[in-house]
Amino acid sequence: MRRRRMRRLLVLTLAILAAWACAASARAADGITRGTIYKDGPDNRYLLGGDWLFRLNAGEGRKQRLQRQTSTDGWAKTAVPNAWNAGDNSVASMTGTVGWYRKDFRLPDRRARMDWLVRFESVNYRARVWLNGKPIGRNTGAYLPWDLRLPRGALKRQGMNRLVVRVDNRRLRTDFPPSGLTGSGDPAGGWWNYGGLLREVYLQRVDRIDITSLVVRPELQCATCAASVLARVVVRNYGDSTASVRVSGSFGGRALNLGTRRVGAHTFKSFAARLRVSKPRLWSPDSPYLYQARFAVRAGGRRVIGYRLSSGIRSVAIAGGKLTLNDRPVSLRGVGLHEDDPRTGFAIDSARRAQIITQAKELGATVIRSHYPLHPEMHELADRVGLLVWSEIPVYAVKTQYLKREMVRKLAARELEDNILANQNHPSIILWSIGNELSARPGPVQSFYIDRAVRQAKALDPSRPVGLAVAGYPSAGCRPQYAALDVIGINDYFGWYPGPNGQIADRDALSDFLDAVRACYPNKAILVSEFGAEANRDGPVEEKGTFQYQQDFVNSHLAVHNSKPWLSASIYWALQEFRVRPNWDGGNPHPNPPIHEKGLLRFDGSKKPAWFDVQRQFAATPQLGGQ
Ligand code: GCB
Repeated sequence: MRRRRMRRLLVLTLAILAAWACAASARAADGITRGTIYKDGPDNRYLLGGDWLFRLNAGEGRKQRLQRQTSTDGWAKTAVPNAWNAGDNSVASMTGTVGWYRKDFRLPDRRARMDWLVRFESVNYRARVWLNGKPIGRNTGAYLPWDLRLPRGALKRQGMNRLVVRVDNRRLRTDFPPSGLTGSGDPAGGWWNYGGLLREVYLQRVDRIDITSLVVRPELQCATCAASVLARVVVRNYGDSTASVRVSGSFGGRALNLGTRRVGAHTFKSFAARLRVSKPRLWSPDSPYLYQARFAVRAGGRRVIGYRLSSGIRSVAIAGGKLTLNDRPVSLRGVGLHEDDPRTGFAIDSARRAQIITQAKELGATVIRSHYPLHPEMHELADRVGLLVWSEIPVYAVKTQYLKREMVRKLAARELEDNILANQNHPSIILWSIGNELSARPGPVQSFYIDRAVRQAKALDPSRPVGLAVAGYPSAGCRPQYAALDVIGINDYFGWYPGPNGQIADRDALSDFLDAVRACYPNKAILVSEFGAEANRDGPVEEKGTFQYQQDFVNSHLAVHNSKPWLSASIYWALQEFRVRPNWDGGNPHPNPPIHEKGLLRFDGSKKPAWFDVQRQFAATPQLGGQ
């Protein structure tokens, strides 16, 4: 009797194990794993990893009804993230085309009450999405996350779902960054036009209530003051009936009660609370202390979603025309960078991200800059190791005739808003940059853009300054159009490029130019947002493109920057080589297109001689709390 019971138990256990193994292998086959590869965010996300399908199809895919195809004929296996043209350095690759991605998957949780979203971290550039043949939405613009709800009517709870994404990376003049042609008729652009799902794709499970935005904003009036931490959570009710929703949380282990409110069907509601931290441990590059924040949303008597993030208490301000961090005026030194990799292009992995951050630290940088919002994991690494981030949207060299168009400014405004909403909880981010190298002689169009963007950024996040990087040309003079900006970044190529009418050909003109800029904007923080020289060979110090020239260039420019106690930062462009565009020469008489060779590291990661000069100079500069 007892033996029979034992045997029955054994059989049952084996059956359960087999079912579990079967479900697990189905999940593994679909490549869906719980969680995100970065830490901050909600706890109900699933990485859509594993095998994806891909096919290139120059615009003809819709005619072939690829969005409806159920067989896998003509599709090749790929993995996501993916840049389909990584390694293809042709003009056609830079110009862009259309690629199709497809993911066949089963839901990792079949309960009927669950809603599902699909979240794309970065798709370059225009995306259209179908689920099981039905169109479910579209998006324009890379480097920022966006999501779509998987309509209940189209979603299969049991069995296989087919998610199809058409990605069009043919750059237009009105895109960020815009297309254009160089003098020789090649496609222009500041970095390679990688097409594809450049960052991860997630499924997000929603149990009626979702968190659509979450802000933890520590406010600090002075470095020895108590901090006031604002926590604001916006929830959305996906259900068909009103729900009583309670939001609670903690910051640094101390409880936060954001209250209980009724949230109507299909509506949003904001919950907020403040917490006083009387003796905060401040975050700074020399002591990047992080507080852990947690949130839980309860509805209908159960916990429907949790959210966690790391936060840091610090203040960023401008005082006496200098950037301050926790009341200390700073003279930051740092590097610009691209999330590029010789093999995978912009579809880089965690190891590559960690490598970039480690290299920036090893160089002695306290600040990094890129032309677009970085991957979320880059921000988390920067928070953890104490690197400040100049956060910019890719409104890069947009010509006035296009910036004039309302549709262009609207997209820019959306990118700015999305960047702030997605990334504002990172203590590493010290400012919002609204673009790079728009016309150096701004008129009413740029003035309108700047005023609107600054107002918008301040309304969304009053705690951070707003800046713009501009080409450093003496002929620009003092520009009243920059009045609304807190920070001006000067891209300094004195002695490298000639500039219009040869006005920056002479390196010796740099010092006076910087002083003139200072005189124009005595109350703004001024920093050098770029300086750099290409180098790919040994040779005479006077010859552009040699390692020796690059060493001399960095030493002389840093000497000038060091001599300006009012300068808030100096950022070398760039940490490492990257792909720019076909026929790029970057001012080097012996270039190696498409590689941008101003990097201190070659594309293969090896160090150029100038690396050591910059490293030595950065170490010798009191970057935090100098003058
Ligand atoms: C710039 C751009 C940067 C380029 C650099 C160059 O001003 O902002 O994206 O890579 O010049 O090397 O010409």
